[in-house]
Amino acid sequence: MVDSIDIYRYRLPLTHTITWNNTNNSTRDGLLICLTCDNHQGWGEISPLPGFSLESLNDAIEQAITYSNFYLNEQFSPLNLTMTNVWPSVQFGFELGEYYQNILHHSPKHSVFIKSCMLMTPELLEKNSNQLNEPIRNGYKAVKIKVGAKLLNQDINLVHQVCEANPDIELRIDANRSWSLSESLDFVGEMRSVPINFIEEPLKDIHGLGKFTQRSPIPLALDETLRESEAEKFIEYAQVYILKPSLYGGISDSLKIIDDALFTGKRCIISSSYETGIGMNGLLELACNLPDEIHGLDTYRIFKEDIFKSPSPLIGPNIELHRNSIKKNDLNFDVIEKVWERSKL
Ligand code: OSB
Ligand code: MG
Repeated sequence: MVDSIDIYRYRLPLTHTITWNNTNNSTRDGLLICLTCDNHQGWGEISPLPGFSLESLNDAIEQAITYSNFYLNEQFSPLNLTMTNVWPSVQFGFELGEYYQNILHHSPKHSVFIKSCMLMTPELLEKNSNQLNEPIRNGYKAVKIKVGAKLLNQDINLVHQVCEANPDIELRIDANRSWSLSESLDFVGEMRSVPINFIEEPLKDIHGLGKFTQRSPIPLALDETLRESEAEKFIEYAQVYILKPSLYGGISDSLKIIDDALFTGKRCIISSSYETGIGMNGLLELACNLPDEIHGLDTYRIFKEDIFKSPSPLIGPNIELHRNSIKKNDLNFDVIEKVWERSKL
């Protein structure tokens, strides 16, 4: 049930530029959606990520307006969004808004902590080249190293250095499909002395994933592949699923995949895609319903500001999920602009 819907556009400055879709970005742009019923506001976030989402921000705005009109005319409810052809980011936003509007003000407000894995990107290393021990210094229990942008030998050296600088931390590798099968096996061969927990998306050509897993003692994690139409053919090779609800299926579809995955003994890691505090809250809610795991929620560190006037700390090895309901007054209107509103007639 909803009385009115407001859609806002946000633009947040980043601490350093980052490359998405071969373009350098100094801001993150996206949408917030506010569903109001009987004075209860439910806030959701719709933020397609350039280069990763199929939909653009304009596609998302257009569809968010269409579905807001449907919702206000009682032609659909976010609870059955999966039946329709909706973009993942839009589905995530509506589901989150609906969740906060319906459920949150009935649920207990006790706080929960979720474990998070530090993300070491080439951009971050460029900024602090001699900060290889940052994960352990900050109390992280896991670090994910992004590889594939440099020569294979440079990546191998980097992983060895990070391993030495951070004893007893879980090491994860994400190659974002940069390597040939032989390069990936060369990498694995050079990791005999390094306890790598998993390698995410090693291969340019995913048809080699079967051969990779036959020859690699390091478990395979899938991310991009899970979101593709041929996913079914490859999921058998993965021991770990990296789930990004803003990029795939929102909350409800993620929960379905999680059910299947846990049933077949796979690990599920909830992973962020540069969401603001509102999207982060949704990811934390989802993560706290899963078996104990170190989730991939470290993208929030790139924000210089959040959409809140007083943001809660959402970076670090243990992130607290605050279950306070969000009020319009909590938001920083220097970085947010209303782009659409409608009330029920
Ligand atoms: O490749 O896993 C990726 C964030 C946005 C887009 C793509 C990716 C990521 C992350 C998130 O790496 C952090 C994580 O999974 O630990
Ligand atoms: Mg990945």
